Amino acid sequence: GFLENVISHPTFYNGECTVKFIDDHPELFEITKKFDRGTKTLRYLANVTVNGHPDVKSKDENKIFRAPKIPDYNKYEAYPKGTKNKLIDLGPEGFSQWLKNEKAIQYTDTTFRDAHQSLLATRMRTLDMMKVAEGYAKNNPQIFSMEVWGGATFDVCMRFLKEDPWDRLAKFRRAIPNILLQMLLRGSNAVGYKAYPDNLIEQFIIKAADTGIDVFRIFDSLNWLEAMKVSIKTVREKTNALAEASICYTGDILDPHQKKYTLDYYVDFAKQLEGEGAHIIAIKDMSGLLKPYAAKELVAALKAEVNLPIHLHTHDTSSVQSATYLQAIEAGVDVVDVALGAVSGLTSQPNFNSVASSMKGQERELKLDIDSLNSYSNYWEDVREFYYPFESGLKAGTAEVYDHEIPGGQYSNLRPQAEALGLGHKFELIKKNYALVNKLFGDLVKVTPSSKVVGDMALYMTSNNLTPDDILTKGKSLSFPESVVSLFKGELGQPVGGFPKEVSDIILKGEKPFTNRPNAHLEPIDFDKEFVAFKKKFDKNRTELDLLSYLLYPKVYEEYYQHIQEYGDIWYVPTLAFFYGMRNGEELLVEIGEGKTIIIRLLFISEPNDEGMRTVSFELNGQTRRIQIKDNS
Ligand code: BTN
Ligand code: 3PY
Ligand code: ZN
Repeated sequence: GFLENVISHPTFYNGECTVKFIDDHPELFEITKKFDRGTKTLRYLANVTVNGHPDVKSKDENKIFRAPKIPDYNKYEAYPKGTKNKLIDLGPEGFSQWLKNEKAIQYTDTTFRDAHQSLLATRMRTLDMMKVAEGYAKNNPQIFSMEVWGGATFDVCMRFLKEDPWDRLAKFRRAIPNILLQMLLRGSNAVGYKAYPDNLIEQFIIKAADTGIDVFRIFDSLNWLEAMKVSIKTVREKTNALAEASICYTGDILDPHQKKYTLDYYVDFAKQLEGEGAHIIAIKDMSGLLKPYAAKELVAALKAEVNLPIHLHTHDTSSVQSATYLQAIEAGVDVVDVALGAVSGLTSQPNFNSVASSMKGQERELKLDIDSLNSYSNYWEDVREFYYPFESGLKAGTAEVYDHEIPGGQYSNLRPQAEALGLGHKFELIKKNYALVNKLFGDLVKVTPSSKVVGDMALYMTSNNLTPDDILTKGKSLSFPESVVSLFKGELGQPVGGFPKEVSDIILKGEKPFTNRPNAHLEPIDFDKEFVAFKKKFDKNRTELDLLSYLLYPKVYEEYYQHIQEYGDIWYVPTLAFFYGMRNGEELLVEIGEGKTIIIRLLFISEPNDEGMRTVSFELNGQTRRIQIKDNS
């Protein structure tokens, strides 16, 4: 590519070429880069067309897709002012006061994060979100915040979508400069499944804020305050963002037998979070267990006892969580989490369009353009079809959630996990075992990562035909999943009321658990040293953000890096081609940069030769290009 550019350049052709020639003509590098980019994209398309996508287990060849319609907006018009402008004007403390005094109910839109994490195994690609991000922010500037990052998205971006999560966040920030951007942070587990050194947590928060996060929803998967302190303090002291500290809700405060997770327990925990300097308190109802009349009591108590705005998050697994919102709104909750209609309900959040419509004409109505919200919901209805292999299969709300207490974000993931282990037909039993494990473990708060441990144990018991009684009587001779041993060692922190001694002894087999912070056992990271080693291992163009990705997920990052070496940046490949490849004769428009579009047509795929190689012929902007690809079938 590069040589061809040089040779065909008029200066070179005329024999005026000097050694300075290339320095004087940086555009040649640009052309080469574009040429490489095109080739890598073709290689990706050739491979996925010949070999399929590793993430798509069964493909429906006859499925017909509609073209999603992007609602109109004015590209040249300035953004209307929103909550982001207010945060800049007031600062975090002032903003928190404003929110507390604001009468109208506020909405966080989770469409770009939790909705697809909980319905589509977190697989939503940046491209489908970016197509509507700017228009959405311009047409609906009344929204309190957009949840766009964190939770499982960081991992899934790299592991499955081969995207850079930091780049996703930067793109959201550019497209949505007027509305608060929110993320979900797992306290000392950051966006991972284990504890990380404190200074890694600090750096991660600082860079997330630099790249665009305004609201950090911080939680600990065992409701352990100690594990949240570093995060809250860092957001407060090192950023201009809002520290939203969460109480994770489990059990049922209305159950007279509930002795642990009582109303008093939650109010007391919220007060402790207030004492740590939180700007907002979140009720994080990750499994959707907060029943309408429980919400009424809990919100009223928190409003009476805590001097901060209250933000309510739930999952509609039971299908009655809109009623929970209405009760919470009457009791004075300040913000509720909702998802656009087409990606709402079931394990996702309640329906934004419908909740907002229900509030019309009511005292606490927030004026919204429901027609606009509906038009965006229609866009998502069509886009959602692209992701059909990742649907959970749950068809209706279920009251079973009050028994098993599986979080919405885990539910959609547990069935494929079960199927991968050949336990698909035992899903009923897995759900039952999940509840039994929870009881055996002393009734834990279950949310990532503690929920994953309970899930691992439930799968383990199911595949080995074990009952809780078996664990208690012959557990000393069993070897338990690594995550289970790690939990009981104290590596995820300390649960409310401690671990049950008998079970702990069985699982740890005499090893002594620790009870201080797991992070206290981890060496701080020497970032300067690590950065040098990191660039040496990969390449000199790696950034500090890449280093953070690597430190959080070393193996996932390495595989992601290999992928981008081979196929380049592929975030801009349209989703149908990304998952399902191309058909003969199909033409694809790919916007590889601002206003730079390439046209790719698939011409022909040859039969495999003796080495199993196929030649895939494309036309790229009218020029024929051939890619050799190994057929792995
Ligand atoms: C969760 O259960 O934490 C929510 C979904 C997260 C999916 C990611 S994919 C890789 C990793 N392995 C799991 O079992 N869950 C996470
Ligand atoms: C996550 O941590 O990913 C969650 O969504 C927890 O609810
Ligand atoms: Zn959630």
